[in-house]
Amino acid sequence: MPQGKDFFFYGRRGASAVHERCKRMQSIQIRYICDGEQCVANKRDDRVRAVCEQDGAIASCTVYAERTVELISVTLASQTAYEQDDTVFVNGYQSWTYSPERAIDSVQRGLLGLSNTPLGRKYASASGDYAFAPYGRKGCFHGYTYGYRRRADRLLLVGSLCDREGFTRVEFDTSAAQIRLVRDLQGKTLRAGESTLGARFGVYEGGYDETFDAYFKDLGVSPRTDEQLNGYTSWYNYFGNIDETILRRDLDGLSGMADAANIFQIDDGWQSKVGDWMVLRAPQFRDMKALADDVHARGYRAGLWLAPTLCAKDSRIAKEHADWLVRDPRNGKPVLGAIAWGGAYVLDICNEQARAYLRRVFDTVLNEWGYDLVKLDFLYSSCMIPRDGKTRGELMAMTVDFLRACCGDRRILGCGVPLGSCWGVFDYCRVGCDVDLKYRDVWYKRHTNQEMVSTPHAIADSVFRRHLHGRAFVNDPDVMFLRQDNLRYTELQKCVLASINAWTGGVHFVSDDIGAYSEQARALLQTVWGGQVGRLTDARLRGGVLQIEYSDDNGHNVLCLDLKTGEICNPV
Ligand code: 9PG
Repeated sequence: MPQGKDFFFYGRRGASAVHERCKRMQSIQIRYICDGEQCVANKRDDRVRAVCEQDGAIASCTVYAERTVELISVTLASQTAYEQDDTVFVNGYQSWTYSPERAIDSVQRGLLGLSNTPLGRKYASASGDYAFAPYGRKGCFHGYTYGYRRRADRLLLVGSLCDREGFTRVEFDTSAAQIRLVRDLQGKTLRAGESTLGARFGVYEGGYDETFDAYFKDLGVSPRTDEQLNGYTSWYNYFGNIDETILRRDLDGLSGMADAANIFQIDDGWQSKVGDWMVLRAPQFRDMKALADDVHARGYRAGLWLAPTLCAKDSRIAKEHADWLVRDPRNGKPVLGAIAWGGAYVLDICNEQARAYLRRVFDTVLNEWGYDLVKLDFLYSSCMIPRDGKTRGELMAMTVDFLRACCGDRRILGCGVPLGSCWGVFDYCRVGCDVDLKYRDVWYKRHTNQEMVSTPHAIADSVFRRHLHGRAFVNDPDVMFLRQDNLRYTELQKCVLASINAWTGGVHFVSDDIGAYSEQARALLQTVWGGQVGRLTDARLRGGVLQIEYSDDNGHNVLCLDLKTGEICNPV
């Protein structure tokens, strides 16, 4: 294997195509704290040094310490030229984070308007990377784990191979003409003589599918299942206000589509409090096992929603086990992991008692009640604060591995989770934000964060993260809506959402009472569930117009959608 501190970064040797592409990787910066002082080393100083090597298409960098240091980050920067028509894709921090392909003269927004005030930051920053990543630099785009620059039909994909040990922020900076990899090592302390991986990544050039195939081959990740889920989730009609009567009615409705459906998933609202999973919300819920039994009697898998790393502020768990909560090291107060349910704290996955509690919860849900699939939500909360000698990436990987161990071979649908931590571990995963009951975003959406509920965003997320489907897990694009009531979509908007979900993912849920469907809605659902929908072959987003190319029985087609309004329009 070729080795040497300068090999990869200055390209003295080797002639492989990848090596040529990487040879301009020009600078390495190590940020760290030593004796209470923040320091930056350019490649090395008398306390830390970075040593880089390359093995074929894969490059890595190891950081060695000569003194005890608290690492912050390692940044690798490479010069690269951008052209006017280039676009970039950066994979947003977690499932819900807006992740479109972007024009290079656009601005990546962070916390917007009202959110970007001290009070707003306190609440809105829970779901994203706002507390530890830079925003608002024009022409600079960042995401996590992987990203690509696209020129016509060719991608230059940069993908980290070690994000389970620490997240890698991938930055495309057009003003500095750079691609940067910033490895987040906050939480990691090295003593004299110790070392850690500073980065490990591949650079891939070629067509869309070709580059993603190569990346996932190097990752060694393959999906656990290819089974499509067709069915029902209870969230997107009554939200938390469900009860056994509504669920049994909707289960009856689903049974009218008996052969095509395979799952009935109960979402948030069954538990007394988030965190108090073994106490049901009474009187709406009396018997979770009986519900699962009814679902099974119809021949479907039973699914149940939990947010295992959270507990509502007013939950028993939060009150009785204050020592299980993740605390802000600056003030000792419990960290807010979500603003829903009046605010929720984070259970510390490093705490052995908290882990034992969660094992009991999953044993009850899976073995006593008999659920076949769990939708595990708000998981990003587990890694908000680096702690216990672990980076955010390590905490997230440890969390998903723990959850997998709790669930054995049962199906897991991940949600609100950094994607690079859970591919190959979860069977299904949400790849976008929540869809809304009206197609068009309401005005205040312009004032929140990048994880907000938004149908236009969800559509773009499904389209531009389609490469994960069948490589990382089965993509969940979130629900489609085919019902008439409690909804503000035109028939066309419903059809567009259903088509995009069908083209890009494999979790095809509705939250509707299918029993009340029109013939037309029933037929559309049958088409999506039957998988007779064609294939998306290319997509572009320019000036707010989403141009999608797809092939189906009628040949090759182009759809131009004004993303904001959900109306069909002319190409730009
Ligand atoms: C259940 C829901 C559904 C949905 C998930 C997730 O307040 N918030 O910031 C907030 C964000 C996301 C969210 C709910 C609330 O949605 O994506 O499918 O399961 O939780 O609570």
